[in-house]
Amino acid sequence: MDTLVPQPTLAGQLDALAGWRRALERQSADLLRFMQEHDVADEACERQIEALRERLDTDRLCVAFVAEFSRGKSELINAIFFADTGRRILPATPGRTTMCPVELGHDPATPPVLALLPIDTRLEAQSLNDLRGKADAWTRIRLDPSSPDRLADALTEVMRTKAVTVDVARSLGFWDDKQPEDNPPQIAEGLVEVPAWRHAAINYPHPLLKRGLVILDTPGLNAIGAEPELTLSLLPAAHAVVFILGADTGVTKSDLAVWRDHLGGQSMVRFVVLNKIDTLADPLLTAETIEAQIQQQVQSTATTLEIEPARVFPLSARLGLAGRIEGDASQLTASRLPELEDALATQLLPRRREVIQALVSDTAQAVEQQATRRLSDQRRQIAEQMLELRGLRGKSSGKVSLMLERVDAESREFERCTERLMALRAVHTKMLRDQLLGLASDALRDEVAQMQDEASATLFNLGARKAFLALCNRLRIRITKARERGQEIHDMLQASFRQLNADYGFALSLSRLPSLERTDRELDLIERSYVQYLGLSHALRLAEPRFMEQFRRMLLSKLRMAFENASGDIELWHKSASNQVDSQLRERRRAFKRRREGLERIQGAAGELDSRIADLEGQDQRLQQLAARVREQLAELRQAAQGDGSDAVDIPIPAHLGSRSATG
Ligand SMILES: Nc1nc2c(ncn2[C@@H]2O[C@H](COP(=O)(O)OP(=O)(O)OP(=O)(O)O)[C@@H](O)[C@H]2O)c(=O)[nH]1
Ligand SMILES: [Mg+2]
Repeated sequence: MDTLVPQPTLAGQLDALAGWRRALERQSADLLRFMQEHDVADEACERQIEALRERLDTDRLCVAFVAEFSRGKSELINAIFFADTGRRILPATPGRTTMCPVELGHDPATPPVLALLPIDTRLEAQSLNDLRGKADAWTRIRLDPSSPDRLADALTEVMRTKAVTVDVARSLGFWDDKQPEDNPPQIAEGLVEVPAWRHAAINYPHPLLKRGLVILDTPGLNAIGAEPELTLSLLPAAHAVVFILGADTGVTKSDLAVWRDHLGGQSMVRFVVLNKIDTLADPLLTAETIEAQIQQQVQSTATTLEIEPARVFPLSARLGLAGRIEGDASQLTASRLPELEDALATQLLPRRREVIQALVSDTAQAVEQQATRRLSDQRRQIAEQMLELRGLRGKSSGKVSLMLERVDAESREFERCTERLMALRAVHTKMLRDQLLGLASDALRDEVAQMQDEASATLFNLGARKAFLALCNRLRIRITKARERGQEIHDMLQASFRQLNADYGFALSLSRLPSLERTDRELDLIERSYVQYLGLSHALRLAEPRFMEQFRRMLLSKLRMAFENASGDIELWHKSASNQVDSQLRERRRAFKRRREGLERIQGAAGELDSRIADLEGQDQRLQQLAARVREQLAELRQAAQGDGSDAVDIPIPAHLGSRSATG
């Protein structure tokens, strides 16, 4: 590695990314305002820019920490993200500590709070996503950002357990007579300890969280297995996963099970941490021997997990945390934590950037197309008027009267198009309705119900997978059908537009049909994570009606989201097509009116003709300038999307997060 080139830090990179996104968001807002002020944007165009702004504003980067219990997930999160508070924030103790998934993020719209979802909500068969919007389902603890001690105190809640009978534990999904080795330990009088909370969400104004980072801390294996939500919903949504092993234990059987069951075959970026290298220290061995041991462990871990050795990071979260809290740079270096942080920064963020770049460039292209079409249509009409008026130079007022009659006749002739447009609209609306019906939420519900019937007709764990795969195939057919229908509508509209353009002088043209690729991808992702989940032994728990219902709801809500996006894209395309018709109709009527008024004025006063022509020339110039300005703004937006936003930093970074030194 070239030591002269400063390596970007995670905080610095995230900062640049957030600043860049904010700058893009501001630029798109300016663009929208400009287009609205000058009447360049039609409704579909406005919606597209709004959608881009929304995405830029809410884009999050989610990193999940996953491992068997006690490997040091929480300690690592403390070392990377919370050392600036001067203490351990997330509880990290020997034995099982974190009892429920803990999501850390920041939403400026709500005050700092720890929201806890009681474990009993599992019995209600509602998915986590259903419950997110229901404020009264959660217990809230206000957080005080100025006091790290009180924050750490509040967070001990994630360790809370409660004693329940074996029956209750079974109904909550924590007890399985067939797999006793995974059951929680019995405490007094037939009681067992289960987590008190199902999910914890922390809203906290930490500098990195403010920049759009979301961290997911997870409980150890047992609880991962018990909570289908983690495997099916939370982990697939993460952009990267840090999988943690202990250098003291190596890759154990249960580590391997977590890796294979929950992380294998997923599409997110994976980092493997070999934690606790400090435990390898031995006064009887030389530093070289210990280093050789570490390298040997890295190699064998990479081989076992079937990943490149470069993706395995030997480190000590404990030394990293202590080094930072104590301001001891040599301890921090010895912890090797900065190597992981650099890898997170350099490998993760560029991917996020690419996604946003593609989004900006797609939107810019669509906006440019629409704006250009609208403006050139207006220019064409002005050119026609000018031609007409120039022809009047030196002509008598009788000639002007004749022209007025001609305008009226043309206008009457033109109005005949409205009937055809109405008929076209009726056909279009009906075809669109048909197209969307196949993607509607009722259709999805029926499909999922069919899957359930098929699954329950056989032994659950054998039938479920097959029935689920069949469901995915049927859904893919629905998407294909929607695409085919879309093409039919496109062809129908194109033929009608061509005819209307020829008969009435419109300039109607169609944009590219939405590809629905995003829906394909989302469906693939849902399929992958569910198939993986159904392959697990504890998926048997789903045979319980309550879990089946939870599973069904979760699946349905995921599918709905994917299909709603598809319907949204399709509707936007249609809207843009019919808006075009409306706006060109309006424009043409306005043009007839203007022509008429112009001629009337010329008839009244001799000098009017020249000033009218000058007026039109002025209008044309203005339109040309507008078109140039829109192109310029779009070019600026595209260029900004290619840049790195390094000049747009405005949130202060705590010293240690901004540089590699322990003391900052
Ligand atoms: N020696 C040493 N101990 C560590 C290191 N990292 C974590 N530990 C200790 O290992 C124990 C478990 O750490 P946690 O962070 O609670 O582990 P976890 O993976 O979050 O465990 P659960 O929350 O139970 O799933 C704690 O006592 C930590 O102090 C390390 O780098 N070196
Ligand atoms: Mg933990």
